[in-house]
Amino acid sequence: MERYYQPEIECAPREEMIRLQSERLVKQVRHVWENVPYYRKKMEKKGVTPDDIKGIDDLHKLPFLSKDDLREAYPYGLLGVPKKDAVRIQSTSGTTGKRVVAFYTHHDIDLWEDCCARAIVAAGGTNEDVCQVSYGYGLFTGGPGLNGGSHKVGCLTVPTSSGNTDRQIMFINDLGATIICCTPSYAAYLGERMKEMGLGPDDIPLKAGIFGAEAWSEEMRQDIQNTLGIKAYDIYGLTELSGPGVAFECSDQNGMHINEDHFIAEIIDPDTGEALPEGSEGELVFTALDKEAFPLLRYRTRDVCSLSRTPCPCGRTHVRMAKPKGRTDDMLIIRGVNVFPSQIETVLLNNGYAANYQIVVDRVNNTDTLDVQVEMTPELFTDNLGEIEARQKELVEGLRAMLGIRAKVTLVAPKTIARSEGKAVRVIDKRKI
Ligand code: DLL
Repeated sequence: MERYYQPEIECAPREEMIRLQSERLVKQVRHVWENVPYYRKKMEKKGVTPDDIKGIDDLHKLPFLSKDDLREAYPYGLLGVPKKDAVRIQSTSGTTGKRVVAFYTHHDIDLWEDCCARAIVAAGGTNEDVCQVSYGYGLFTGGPGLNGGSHKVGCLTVPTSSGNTDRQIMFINDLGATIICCTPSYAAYLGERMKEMGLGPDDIPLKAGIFGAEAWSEEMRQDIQNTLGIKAYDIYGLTELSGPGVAFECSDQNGMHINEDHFIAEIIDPDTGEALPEGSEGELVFTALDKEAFPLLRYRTRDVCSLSRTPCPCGRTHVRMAKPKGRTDDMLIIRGVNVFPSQIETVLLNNGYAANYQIVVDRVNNTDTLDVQVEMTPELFTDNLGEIEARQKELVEGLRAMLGIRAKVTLVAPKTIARSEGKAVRVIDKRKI
């Protein structure tokens, strides 16, 4: 049996998990109180001390931490150990403001890599596999996290990092890579490039992909699975909590199991901060239970999703999170209507397009405009203007049905929208520029 499939934890009865989480929470709150003055002040302000936290039922008493707190405390304000005990930093890309820097002790890296190893095993990985890690290495957590997980599982690890697509394909074929880890948008691009090289799904040794770091639709999963001839697994995580591996999909591909022995998940109403009942959609909040160097309690991720405890055929009992729709700060408000880029992606892929699109939002004469530029696929390519117009109209209708508002759709020639090697940037909001 694989060492990183741990049924005694991953399939533990709920009562046992609550007991473990409660025990760890009590200990962790004390660790934070004693070592992170920034959070201790927040607790004092709320009138809470470690004595008030006796188990997970008391979690709601603790104050939230937000991205703004992380920026305010930058760089060392939330470090939970003496600097000499921290051995690594990782950092977010900083697309939504100042960079966030997270710290790790040896123990934290070990725990993080365990989580990634579980994800690889859940995707069918064993020490027989060749695992190509095409997430970026460096400050971004994707490369280092999956690299560590792949080592733990014993896969032959190919640390290509991102970019240089033709070389990626050469390594996949020459070394017989069976698992690939990268962003879903890069997986789609790899598929596109392989097709151009005349490689069909049966010519490629890959059998599974572990894709995350950005929102992607179910339709995009189908597309990637068909072009690469693999099973595509979702993986979720964020730098602040370690990186990839906070949650991962099993072979059922129906939501990501959260590693509940290390993280407690809550769903809250983003406006009021109230906890929402199970199954409701809201903002995901995490409490890290056993991290030393960056021990965040009740961290607001801004990711929007729901949780489910319906039994999973795989036997794992850890709660599952639905695919995040996007972040509360990705959500566009267009003429008063909430729009997630992932909803637009669903319409495009359902109409036979690939995930090569750009969303441009602007404000003209005090009215928000939504312009969606969509690349024609080589199969759908035409220069017949009447046909182009008809197809554009079809997409405008599809988007109206999905979003309830009118968008302008422009079909553009194949290969005119830039491809991404990491997280795709789909939205240009000129209202903010
Ligand atoms: O993206 C960690 C990661 C690396 C996850 C590789 C999975 C694979 P950050 O750069 O800190 O960390 O960005 C975290 O990315 O809050 C989500 O908004 C988004 N995100 C991550 N995974 C998914 C996913 C990494 N599977 C932010 N689906 C998170 C949707 C995701 N969004």
